[in-house]
Amino acid sequence: MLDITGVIVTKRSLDREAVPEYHLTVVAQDSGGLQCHMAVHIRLTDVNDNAPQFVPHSHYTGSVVEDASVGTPILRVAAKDPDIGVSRRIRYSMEPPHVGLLFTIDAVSGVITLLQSLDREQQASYNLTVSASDQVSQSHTRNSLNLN
Ligand SMILES: [Ca+2]
Ligand SMILES: [Ca+2]
Repeated sequence: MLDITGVIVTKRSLDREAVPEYHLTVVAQDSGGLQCHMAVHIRLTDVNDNAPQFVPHSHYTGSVVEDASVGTPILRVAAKDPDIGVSRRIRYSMEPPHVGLLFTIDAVSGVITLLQSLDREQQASYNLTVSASDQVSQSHTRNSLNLN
């Protein structure tokens, strides 16, 4: 496109996750038709525009024997974030808080482990909600979890 300023501007919004960089050729031409070319490489800087998403997107189901010893790993949840750097650094947490007396989740690995011994005759299943947050804007996603 003909432009006398030489400034390259965007014509629509860009998405680094879809196209992270552009290779353009700029042409400079005088009024006599003589021209030269220059390669231009434009790399998009990331912004934190995506919340983490759990894989798979539905719910997790795990099971544990009632006489499992304290500290037994039960299940590992995992979320992905397509941003880069700290914008994709995920921390996991668990709700409701009282379930945290029986189970705990490692904020970095997403592994849920047993904190106390269980009694199936007292309670046979537990529903909890796990959250995954990135560390920039705290944008997060939740996923339900059933343990029985
Ligand atoms: Ca991004
Ligand atoms: Ca993110």
